[in-house]
Amino acid sequence: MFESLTGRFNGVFDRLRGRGRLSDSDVDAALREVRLALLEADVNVGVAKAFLARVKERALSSEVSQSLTPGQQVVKIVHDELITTLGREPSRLNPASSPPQVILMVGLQGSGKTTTAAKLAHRLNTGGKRPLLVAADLQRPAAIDQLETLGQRIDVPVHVERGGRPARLVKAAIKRARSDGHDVVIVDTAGRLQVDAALMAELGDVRKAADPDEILLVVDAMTGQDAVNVASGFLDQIDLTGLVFSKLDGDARGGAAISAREVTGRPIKFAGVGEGIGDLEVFHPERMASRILGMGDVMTLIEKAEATWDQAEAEAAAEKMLTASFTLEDFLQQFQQIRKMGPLDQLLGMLPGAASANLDVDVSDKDLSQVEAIIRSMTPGERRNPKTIDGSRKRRIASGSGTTPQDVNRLLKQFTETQKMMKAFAGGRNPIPGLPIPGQRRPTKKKR
Ligand SMILES: Nc1nc2c(ncn2[C@@H]2O[C@H](COP(=O)(O)OP(=O)(O)OP(=O)(O)O)[C@@H](O)[C@H]2O)c(=O)[nH]1
Ligand SMILES: [Mg+2]
Repeated sequence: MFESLTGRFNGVFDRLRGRGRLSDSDVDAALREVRLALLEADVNVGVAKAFLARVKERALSSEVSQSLTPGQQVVKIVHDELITTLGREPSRLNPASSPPQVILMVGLQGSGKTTTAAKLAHRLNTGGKRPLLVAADLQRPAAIDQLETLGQRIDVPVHVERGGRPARLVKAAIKRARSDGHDVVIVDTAGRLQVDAALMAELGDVRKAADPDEILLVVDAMTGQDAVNVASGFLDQIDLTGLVFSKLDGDARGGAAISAREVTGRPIKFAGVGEGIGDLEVFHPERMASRILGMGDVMTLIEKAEATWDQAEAEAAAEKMLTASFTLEDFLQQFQQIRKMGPLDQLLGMLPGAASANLDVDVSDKDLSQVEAIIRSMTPGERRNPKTIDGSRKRRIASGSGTTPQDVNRLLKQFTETQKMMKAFAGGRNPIPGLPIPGQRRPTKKKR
């Protein structure tokens, strides 16, 4: 998802990472890259400009944290502005002003209205609601069949009338919903290739008849620059209460979502992530921003590190890590600090590197205490040079730590694996190089 934007941003921030200080020209250079990234992702020019102005203002103001590197600061600001642009909090469906709750799906031809209507019905149905789907796309008989088929598959009734006008049909459907005890009515409407007068007139009539609680514009995430025109066209002519992005599972470039959200000011409520009926997710601005930046929840990690870890110490650790001279002794020294940062599996899960390495991050605190005990039972020499730990030393360490020689063995093996992995991270991109990853478990490939 959002491949090209992610790739671009990674390029920019790789260059910033590890630098001591950012000058004004560094900020400008970084923002030029960000601008290109946005434009390449088909973010509307005006939207990109406004976005960059906000980032720059914040980057040059003094609100930045002292304990982050300048690169991290810019990452943090871009990330934060992206969240703001995408809408900060996840947005729920508006409740019914008077039951039933009526939801209109609108959008261009092929954007995913019919599919999304069915997905949403399924979602609400499994959530305990009693939805009624309404086939108000009377342009093509096939459109009605499509919705009927989907309705059968998810066991949600579909209101169908062949012939007649969409507005009348919708009125009848709402009446039926009331008498049949449906609490939600989801109306599928016709699409056109462009925002045109005939479509808008028809939708205007439907809107009047339906008096909807939600008018959701379904936008194909692959829509490029045109997303702005489409979204503002619908907003001006029939009004919107929210946006849904479909086909986010494809190689869509994030631009459409960013642009449409910015120009309409309407929340993105759902994301379509596949053709399957279950492939509809509540849209999370924060997650999306992180995905766009390709950093997992790296910001959270930065914040935690900031709170608990002295920068100089972290840098020293990073240095060791990168030169792979990291020993069990360092590991032990950092142990307490790492643990202060929170449950380990959570921390590891936040590392994009760990995610892409398919690491099994299921590490319990009990495991960690055992690791700590074992290392504490080693002599400093053994910690620095684990190769000297032979059979009899292993037995001694085991009895000293209340474990078995097998436990000691496993730890040593895992430590070697971890060292190897750290080297691999160092070769690739480890955003928080100071964070060691104690491998209580072997890095395992997750089963697919
Ligand atoms: N991969 C993927 N395909 C989707 C998604 N949403 C819709 N589609 C596909 O997009 C195509 C068009 O979807 P429809 O729901 O028929 O679009 P529509 O807006 O109702 O189209 P018209 O009624 O012709 O205006 C279908 O093949 C869907 O399976 C999605 O989130 N991911
Ligand atoms: Mg349709």
